[in-house]
Amino acid sequence: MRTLKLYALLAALTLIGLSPAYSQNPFITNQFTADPTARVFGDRVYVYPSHDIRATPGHGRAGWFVMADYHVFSSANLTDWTDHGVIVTQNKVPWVKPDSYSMWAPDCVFRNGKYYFYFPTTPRDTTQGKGFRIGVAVADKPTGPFVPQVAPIAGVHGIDPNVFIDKDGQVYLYWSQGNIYGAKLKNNMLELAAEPKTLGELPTKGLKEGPYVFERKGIYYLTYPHVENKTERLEYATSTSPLGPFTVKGVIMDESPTGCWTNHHSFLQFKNQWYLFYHHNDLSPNFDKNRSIRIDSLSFAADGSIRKVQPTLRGVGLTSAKQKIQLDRYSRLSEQDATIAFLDTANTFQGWKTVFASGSGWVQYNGVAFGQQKPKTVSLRGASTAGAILQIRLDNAAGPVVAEVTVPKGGAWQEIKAPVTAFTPGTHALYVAPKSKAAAVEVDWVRFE
Ligand code: FUB
Repeated sequence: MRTLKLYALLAALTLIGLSPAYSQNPFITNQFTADPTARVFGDRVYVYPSHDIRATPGHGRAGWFVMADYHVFSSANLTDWTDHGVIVTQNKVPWVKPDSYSMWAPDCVFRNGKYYFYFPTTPRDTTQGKGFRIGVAVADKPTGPFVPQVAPIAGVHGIDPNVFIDKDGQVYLYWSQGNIYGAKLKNNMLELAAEPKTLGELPTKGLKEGPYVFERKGIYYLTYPHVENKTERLEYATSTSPLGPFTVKGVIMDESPTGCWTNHHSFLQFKNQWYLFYHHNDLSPNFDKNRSIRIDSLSFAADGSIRKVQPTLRGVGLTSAKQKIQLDRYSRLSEQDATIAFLDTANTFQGWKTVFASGSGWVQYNGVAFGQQKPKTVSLRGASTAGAILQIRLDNAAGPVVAEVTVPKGGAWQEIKAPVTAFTPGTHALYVAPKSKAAAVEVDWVRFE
């Protein structure tokens, strides 16, 4: 009965465009998302990504990016995400070529009491040149409704808009088209205030795009994806002023080892911690134009240089012990006898499972918040053909066993409950491994009650 009520609630929320999403990487798993721009508005973080979809006959170009609209997502803790639904859609913007499916990387900023959403796409009118233009839609709230302007920004041709508001109140628009460009915006946020400047001190070989500019301690950081070798990596340059001259400084994130061709990012400071938002094709490993957005923590060295970010599956934030803990978004995984696989390769939105081939495998998931009260039981969704016992420990391989869960033989997925035997209040890693050497077993998630 409770489960039915929960499903009814989820269905109702989804119908009105509000659906819960979850943490870890990728942190949005109900659809493909890319090019995340994260902003703090009030006490929440809002993420404005692109929305990749699959091409279908007559809708988008097969084998290429296909994007018809934008959603916005928000969170108060970077862990629980709400999908607020569609905010701008291609065929409701007067200047956009219908069914062009090219709603690429956007940005959104707050200024003069309004939210300004900047997005690049294909115009109907090509008399002023072919290629992408950049438009603006304006709203009173970060979740919309956004009202698109009737025409794109005059004098701007390109993709990947990014808006930076300096300490003195001057606003700058950056975008890319081969080079990266920057220009002052008028106070109305809708028009250039001066001729664009080519930010020419960046690498000349290999594509550059996706500028994201911010200021920290008097240093202006121009960050951008760049193809130094085969695929995009995230790099940065610094300056003492928003339009340069910039000096190239280094790499923020290396090329993806799995060959996802694009990366696209933004920086966010939230509650005294810096974060990097970026994307990878986690939910579509065989097609890198269906991407998913991720978050990892970021830090600066004393001289202001950016410490390289290693991408993780665990992502950021604490996971409540009362939530489904997706062990497959692990912090550490044994090199042998434990692997991660999709639950259903035909529907990757179902997520992943941890597969233990034998009792030598183990998985560790950091940052589980238990609080002070001892949970009574643990629930685990698991499957095992021959049957297996899983041991759940706190902290590491030598930590106390909090529960032993017997997954019955038969191979079907089952939710199994077991009593919690030992407990230490606070935040812990979970360390999960089969008890017996011969036990092959799969785990979807674990939850404490
Ligand atoms: O998402 C489409 C394009 O791919 C973006 O505009 C680029 O930055 C790259 O991520």
